[in-house]
This record gives sequence, structure tokens and C-alpha cells, in this order.
Amino acid sequence: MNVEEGQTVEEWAPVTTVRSDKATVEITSRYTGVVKKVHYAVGDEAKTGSALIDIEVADGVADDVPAVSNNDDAPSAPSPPPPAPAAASAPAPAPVAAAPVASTPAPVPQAPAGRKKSLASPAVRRIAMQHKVNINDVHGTGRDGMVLKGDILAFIEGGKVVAAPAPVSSSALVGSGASIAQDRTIDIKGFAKVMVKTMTAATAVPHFGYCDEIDMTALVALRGSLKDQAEAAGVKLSYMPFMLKAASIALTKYPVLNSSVSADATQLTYKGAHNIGIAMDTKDGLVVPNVKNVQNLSIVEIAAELNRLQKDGAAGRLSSSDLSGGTFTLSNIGSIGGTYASPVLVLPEVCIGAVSKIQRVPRFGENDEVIATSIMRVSWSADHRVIDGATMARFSNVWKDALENPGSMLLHLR
Ligand code: CO6
Repeated sequence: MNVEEGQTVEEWAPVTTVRSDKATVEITSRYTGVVKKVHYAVGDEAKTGSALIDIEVADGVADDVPAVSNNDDAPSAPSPPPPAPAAASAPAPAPVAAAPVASTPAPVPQAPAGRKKSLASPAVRRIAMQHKVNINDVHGTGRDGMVLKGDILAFIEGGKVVAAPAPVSSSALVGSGASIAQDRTIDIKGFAKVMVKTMTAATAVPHFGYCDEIDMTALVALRGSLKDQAEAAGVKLSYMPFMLKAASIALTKYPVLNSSVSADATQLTYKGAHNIGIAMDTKDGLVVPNVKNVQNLSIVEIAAELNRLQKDGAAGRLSSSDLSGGTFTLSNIGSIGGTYASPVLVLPEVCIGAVSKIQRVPRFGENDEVIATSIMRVSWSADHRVIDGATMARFSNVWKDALENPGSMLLHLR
């Protein structure tokens, strides 16, 4: 919660962040007024349609501007507010666990009665809120006196306020290096709570594993020669875009691996789009956004979309669309380390692959000479109800061949 009882809150100011199993959504205030009641604590699960906070409006008539979120998943427009002094309530989104937010800003000073309200975008209001600046005190230099980000920063630099401390994520406790002096029990919340649900359901499906090693020597050289060029065009080019493209090529050949099984396991749907999910390690935990329609994208287009997802994932800004509709998943645990893994399916998908760190290791050449080779391992898991080992192995061979001979991917240029 960004607000506490007794605090003055401005219309559009961020009230809290909520998280569903599909997206993280910021809820902004519908009204300017005083927070009379906060209904949920950080980490609570809010019921759909229930009030998050009660706000007493200051001027006797509640504003009729609906709350919006910076996310596509904003709740629908609210019902008309009650007249003051009745309490007005912010809407609750779909079943959620609120995101952990540690710092609670101090009360924002109220604007003098009768003062004209400043114009500003929600993003600028958020910056003002974060820095405990009353936006009505800031001179707006934009059109019609609109307050811009620069106006807030200039106001702050004028020495009027002290910046609020950065919010601390609960995951900052994980791997912090601090030893635990005493046993401590915490609630499982946020993405971890979603993971409990999805992984428990997934392990009810019979998985089998299949592993292989890929000679990445040619791809390491190719990426090395293209990396700077891509970077000059504003795109960070890692190995993942090549792996996604290679997967799409192999899925075209073996479409059953891009299918989904109905909940009652009576139907199999072959998916037209190759929406390839990427397991992503974020400060809030594991998320799996997907790159849509990889079959229609060039490698640099895949890289650009991956860059965006990584940026949005880091900022906790992934949308419901980013997180849904996946048809196949890759997990690059090798960006952290490791050799082999046992990935768990992202239901209702039927296949997931985890790749290892690329390592320089000795291998024999045709004449038994020892060659320094860049090897990456892949560990596939598939739904054994509908996929058999031979299909998995054939698919993996096509994927491996594309990565070992990256020039062949030119044939699939879009
Ligand atoms: N080997 C060697 N070097 C690598 C590798 C591997 N596998 N992966 C990345 N890199 C390099 C990459 O090329 C970049 O190098 P430079 O461009 O030269 O700087 C660098 O490492 C950083 O890459 P980055 O991680 O930023 O980008 P990438 O596109 O490779 O990966 C990501 C994006 C979102 C997949 C990754 O950042 C990430 O979050 N990985 C963790 C995924 C994860 O947590 N998986 C676990 C899911 S649960 O699978 C599971 C079965 C269990 C273990």
C-alpha cells in the first residue's frame, strides 16, 4: 500500500500495486481526499469488486474521473461516487495478491482550499507522489499549465523536498547474504503463490525428459560478429533470439509440440501461432512472458521484443497479454549457470526446454584431434500423455541442427 489511514491522497496518485497470475497492475486513486480506511494489508488477497480503501472527499462532491492503471488490465470504469462526506472506494481488480511495497510515503500536504487543481499525467503524478511533492505547489510549464516531469524535478532541485526512499521488494530478502539467526515463517505471496498453484497442477501431468548437447561454436562466432551491429541499432543480441527462431523452425516441422491439451485431457489443439514463452528471473520471482508469432519474426525482431519483455519484467510492468497465450517455453537457466535441469511444463503447453551455460570443453574432431568446442546442453520435458520420446528427439535434432549451422536459418528469413 502506498497510502495509510489519515493520509491525503490525490486523484491519480498510486494507491497500491496488485498482482494476479496474469499481470501486475497499479491502482490509482479515483478521488482527491483523505484516506479513511485501508481494507487490505500488503500481501493480502483482495476479493474482486471489494473496496481497497475508503476516501473521504474534501469538497463535498466526489470527482467523477475513474481510476486508471498504467496497465491494459485496469479494472473497468467504476460506478458513480457517493456524495461527500460519504466514503468513496477504489475498485479491486481480479483475484490478486498485493505486491510487496515497503516504504509508505508520509502524508502529502493538502492544497489550500479553492486552489485550482494542476494538470498532470498519471506518470508525472506518480513521480510527485514518490517525492512527496504536492503537485498543486508546482508551476506547470506544459500546455495549459500542465505539470511536466521536468517541473517536478526542478521543484525538487529547488530544495523543497527530500526524496522518498526506494521501495524494497520482499525478494530482496532472498539471497541477501544475511544469515537467519532464528527460524522464521513467512506467508507465500505474490508470484511465489502463483508458482505454488501452477507448478502443483503441472506436476500432476506425466513428464518425460530428453537431453542433448549442442555445439554452439559457429553460433558463438556469428553472434559475436553481429552483436555490435545490433547494438548500434538499439537491440541487445543474446543467444536467445536464435534459440527461439530455431524452435519455431522445428515447431513448423513437428507442430504437435506446439499444441495444448484440454483440462479434461480429451482434446488436443494444434496452435497456429508460435508464441514462445521465456522463463524470466525478475526481482519479484519467476515469470514467463512470451514472444508472440515467432514464426513471422526475424531474429532481430525477436531480440527487440525480448529486450522489451526483459525491461518490462524488471520494472514489474508485464501485461496480461505478455503473460498469456504462450504455446511453448524455453528457459535459459544457463544465463545463471548449470548443465542439466528438469523443467516443469507450463500448462496447457506440452513441451518446455531448459538450456545450460555455454562452456568451452574439449571434443574430438573427425581425425580424433581435440577441438575446443562451445557446448550448450538442453533438457526437454514433454507431456507424455500426448508426446512420445521419438517425436521429442526428432524435434530436438531439427532445433540442434539450426543452432549448430546458424547459416541455415537464413533460409527461413522473413
Ligand atoms: N551461456 C552463456 N552465455 C549466456 C547464456 C548461456 N546460456 N545466456 C545468456 N548468456 C549471456 C548473453 O549472451 C549475454 O552476454 P553479452 O551480450 O555478451 O553480455 C549475457 O549472458 C546476459 O544475457 P541476458 O540474461 O541478459 O539475456 P538472455 O537473452 O540470454 O536471457 C533471460 C534473457 C530473460 C532468459 C535471462 O535473463 C533470465 O532471466 N534467465 C533466467 C531464467 C530462469 O530463471 N529460468 C529458471 C526457470 S525454472 O528452468 C527452470 C528447471 C528449472 C531450472
